[in-house]
Amino acid sequence: MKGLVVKSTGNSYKVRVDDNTIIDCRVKGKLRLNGIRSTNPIAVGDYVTFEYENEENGIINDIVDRKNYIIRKASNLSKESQIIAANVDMAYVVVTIHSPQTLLQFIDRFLVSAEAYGIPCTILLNKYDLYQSEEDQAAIAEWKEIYELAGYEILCVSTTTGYNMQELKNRLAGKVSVFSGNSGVGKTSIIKWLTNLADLKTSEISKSFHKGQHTTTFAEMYETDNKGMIIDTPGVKAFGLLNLEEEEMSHYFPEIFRYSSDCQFYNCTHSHEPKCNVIRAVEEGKIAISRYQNYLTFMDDKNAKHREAQ
Ligand SMILES: Nc1nc2c(ncn2[C@@H]2O[C@H](COP(=O)(O)OP(=O)(O)O)[C@@H](O)[C@H]2O)c(=O)[nH]1
Ligand SMILES: [Mg+2]
Ligand SMILES: [Zn+2]
Repeated sequence: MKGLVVKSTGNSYKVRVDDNTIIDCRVKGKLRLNGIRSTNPIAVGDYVTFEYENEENGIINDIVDRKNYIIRKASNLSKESQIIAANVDMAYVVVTIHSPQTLLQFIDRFLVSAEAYGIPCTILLNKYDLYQSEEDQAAIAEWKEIYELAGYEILCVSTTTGYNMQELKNRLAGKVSVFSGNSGVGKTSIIKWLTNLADLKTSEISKSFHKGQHTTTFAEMYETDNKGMIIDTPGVKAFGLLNLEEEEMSHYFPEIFRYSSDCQFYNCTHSHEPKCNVIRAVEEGKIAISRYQNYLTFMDDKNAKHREAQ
């Protein structure tokens, strides 16, 4: 049998075989893993083959080759990685300008990772109902300008008023999309709106039960009624900058990459070199300063890691 993994709890997997049937599966023995050192061999979004043990349970014996996957380090010290999701078509980073405030650095980190995975990304600005003041509208206009220069769309939505939620739902149809974002920005509320699931806990509700704990600890897949698959990713660091080489960093800032072809030096790092076309573009306002600064910060982080490793 072939099926789609819709939930992973570490050692068991919920595998969907058709629209209504979910089989609880385990892995027996070793699976070939394409050289990935991972704490979890199978992730949400994987297609697997399995054999039935009985009507409700199965044993997974193979993974269908992945189109792509999102991965993070299991912990800071560990060399092992955890695969968050596989076979992803689209990534959405859910952000808010306040209540809580999302940092641009968080957004850029996410965008860099999505670029590195080759996954197209849209910024979802939730809680639009809260941002009607002139000041907030100006802040949104500024963010839109920053990300339009980079080639990303910001879609404003509100789960409270339903603003643009149908538009979002239309976009999700027939695709696998991952949702990520800081806790409190409304990921669970968005998924609830899109799937009519009543039993999803938003962080407000769950907080009173277990303080300080993340509501979502494993990635889980949900389906909209127009055949969109949504993966809610756990935690904040789901999109760490993993295994990116410093010299590749500019590839993952599309606007920096675009201007870099006219730099004087082929190995220009766009940090200090003369006749750097990227620095010129920043000066001319064609690249947002915040994006350029985050590019330099991420390069510094990489350099520090290299020094540590030596
Ligand atoms: N004003 C407003 N509040 C929202 C909106 N969406 C979610 N919230 C609230 O934001 C809080 C966090 O939402 P939740 O879905 O748990 O966020 P998560 O941590 O990203 O999953 C809850 O109190 C929600 O009711 C929205 O569009 N507008
Ligand atoms: Mg949540
Ligand atoms: Zn340059």
